[in-house]
Formats: sequence, structure tokens, C-alpha cells
Amino acid sequence: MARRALITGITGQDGSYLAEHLLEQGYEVWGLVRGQANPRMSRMRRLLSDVQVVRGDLLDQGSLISVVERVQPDEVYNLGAISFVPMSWEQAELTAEVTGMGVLRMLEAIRVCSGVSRGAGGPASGQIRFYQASSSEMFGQVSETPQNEATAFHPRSPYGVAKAYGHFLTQNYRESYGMFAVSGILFNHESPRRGAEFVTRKVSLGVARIKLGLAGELRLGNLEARRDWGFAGDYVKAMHLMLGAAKPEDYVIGTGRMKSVRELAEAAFAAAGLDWERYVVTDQTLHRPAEVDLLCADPKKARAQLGWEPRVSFDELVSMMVDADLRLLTNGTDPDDYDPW
Ligand code: NDP
Ligand code: GDR
Repeated sequence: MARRALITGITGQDGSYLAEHLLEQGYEVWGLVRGQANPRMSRMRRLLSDVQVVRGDLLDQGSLISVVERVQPDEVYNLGAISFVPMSWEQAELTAEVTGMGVLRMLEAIRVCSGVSRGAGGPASGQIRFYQASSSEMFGQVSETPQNEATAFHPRSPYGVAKAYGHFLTQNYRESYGMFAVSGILFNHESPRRGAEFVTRKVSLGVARIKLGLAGELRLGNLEARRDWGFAGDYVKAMHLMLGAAKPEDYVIGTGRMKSVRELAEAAFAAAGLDWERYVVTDQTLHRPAEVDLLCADPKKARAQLGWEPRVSFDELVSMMVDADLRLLTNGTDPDDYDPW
């Protein structure tokens, strides 16, 4: 019988790539979708017609229990979150509830539905394997570079703090109940399906608009921030490998190479034959209350134990995104009403 996966955050960037990957692997894929009329639902159905949809919300414990009871998954991937860092200052409590407490609710739903009673820990309690989408934002103000699985956390945003809670809780359920519960500490990963609020997609869309004469400038915040950017399609494969491993362990996933926002802009404008310095305007209002200056992964453990490696380079990623946005806007899509899928 096909293995069955339940994905929260199915309407997001990673949810779409992960669902495609699992379907290719012969899985039966179920996606948790929230809301009465989720606007991303029709796009999801169009792209992922083989995914079965269940309604639920990470804010609603009962809904998660019902979903796990109904789907009876072999694997649960918890990708649902408020994931945009600046929003986590504006709606800090909601971020704590969805991005942090949502992990608790999902773990409790799995624990209850798989009959793991409190105190009944020990090796491999319950059958459902759980993946938590942890983040390099937990490292925040870094104490060492590159960052590995043992690097201390110093989160710099309510988002990073909420992710750290989810991370430690996943570890705690593994230790308390013997559940197969793991976290992937993923560094920034991008694609043509990335939300337009994140810097890579903001830049690729901005370049495409300028190239096509639809805009004259691109406003950005901190150009000196450095990130380890990879391709989302590569990273979802690591999530799947973690749940297929012999032992439940956490892994850092990234490329091991850093670039600044300035270098990102330079590469993206160059990919369209433009000089970035003519168009980029820095805007103080886009700076964050507390910045994460640099992040760089040390993915040695994932390479050695999972055989995982990123395939798409930074330059290939930037070209892929710029080309996709040029095609999107050339095809007549209203730039203010674009469809990132
Ligand atoms: P997106 O922002 O693209 O997707 C977030 C998803 O969460 C959406 O499907 C959204 O659904 C869902 N969601 C939001 N609120 C709720 C809720 N209350 N209940 C259920 N679902 C909800 O994120 P990504 O795909 O980029 O990231 C996936 C996960 O990985 C996130 O947890 C993110 O924090 C984490 N992460 C991402 C990294 C990256 O670089 N992309 C790096 C490290 C970690 P809806 O359509 O309803 O809004
Ligand atoms: P990040 O991604 O905060 O790292 O979180 P984002 O792309 O938003 O920012 C990256 C860096 O770019 C700087 N920056 C700008 N950012 C945005 N969004 N818009 C701008 O105009 C701009 N100008 C400069 C930022 O200050 C920052 O330093 C992403 C999310 O996917 C999280 O959910 C995930 O956990 C982490 O990556 C790993």
C-alpha cells in the first residue's frame, strides 16, 4: 500500500514542491488547508490535482485531531507557519500561536491519535513520523560561522523565537515519548513560487518589471545582510530523507555559501542585462527592528548521513527566478495581481 503523507502549509512554496516530490515517490498526499475560501486553494488544485485536501487550522487543536484521525498518515510534515519575519513583529502573538503553539497542537494530535500515553515513552512509540520546519532564523545573532546542529540559538525576531519553541518541543516529544519527531534546520530557500514579500522574489519581480518598462526603481532595505540561499526543490528532498532515516535526528540544510542582498541584486539585474546601481534605492523603513546579519550553513551531517546535496547554484537560482518572472509578466499577467504558482 502507498505510504500516506499529511502536509500542513500545502499552499505555500515548500508545500507545493514537497507534494510534487512525494507524489513522484508514489505517496498518497493529503494537504491541510485553512479558511472558508482560501484564495490559494484553486491554484493548489490546478497544480497538485492528485493531492487530497482536508480542512484544518494550526490554531484549532480539535481540527488537527480530526484530520489525523481521518487521514491516518504515516508521515506528517508541519510546514504551516506565519513565515515572513517582519510580520512577526507586527503580529507577535499570532506568530507565537501559529508558528510556535501550532507545533504543540500538531504533536499532541499525533500523540493522542497514535495512542502514545504520557509516560509511555521508550523507543519508537507510535507509528507516525513527524517533520518540523525549523529555521536558521533560530541562530539569529550567530556565535560561530558556519552554523551546524550544535550551534547555540539567539533568535532576533518573534518568528525566530516561535521557531525555537517548536524546535525544542519536537526534540522534547522525541525524548519524552519516543516519537519519531525530527526538525530540519533549513536555511533560506527560494524558487519562482516564493512569496513576493521575500527579498529574492521581490528582486526577481522588480527586475522583470523594470526590464519590461513597468517600473523605474526597486526599493530595498539592508543591502549588507548575508544569507545562504538555495533552491526549494532541492530542500524538500532533505525533508523526505529525514523521515526515511533509520534514527530520528535533526539536520542543518543549506549550501554552505553566503551572498549579500547587494550581490543578489547585482546578479539578478545582470541576468536581465541591467546595471543594478541605476535602479536600486535603499529605504530605511524596510530595515528591521533587529537584523540577522549573516547566516551560513554547515550541511556536513546531512551530506554524510542522508546523502543530501544541493544541486542548484546561487547563479542558476537567480536566473531561474528572473526568467520565470520575465515570462510571467510578458504573458500579460497584471503585475499587481500576479500568480506565483
Ligand atoms: P510560505 O509562507 O510559503 O507558506 C506558509 C504556509 O503556512 C501556507 O501554506 C499557509 O497557508 C500556512 N499557514 C499559515 N497559517 C496557518 C494556520 N493557522 N494553519 C495552517 N496553515 C497555516 O512558507 P514556505 O513554504 O517558504 O516555508 C514552509 C515552512 O518552512 C514554514 O514553516 C517556514 O517558516 C519554514 N522555513 C522556510 C524557509 C524558507 O527559506 N522558505 C527556511 C526555513 C524554514 P495559507 O494559504 O492558509 O496562508
Ligand atoms: P528571511 O528572508 O528574513 O531571511 O526569512 P527575507 O527574504 O525576508 O530577508 C532576507 C534578508 O534580506 C534583507 N532585505 C530585505 N528583505 C525583504 N523581505 N525585503 C526587502 O526589501 C529587503 N531588503 C533587504 C532582510 O533584512 C534580510 O536580512 C526567510 C523566511 O523564509 C523565513 O520563514 C525562514 O525561516 C528564513 O528565511 C530562513
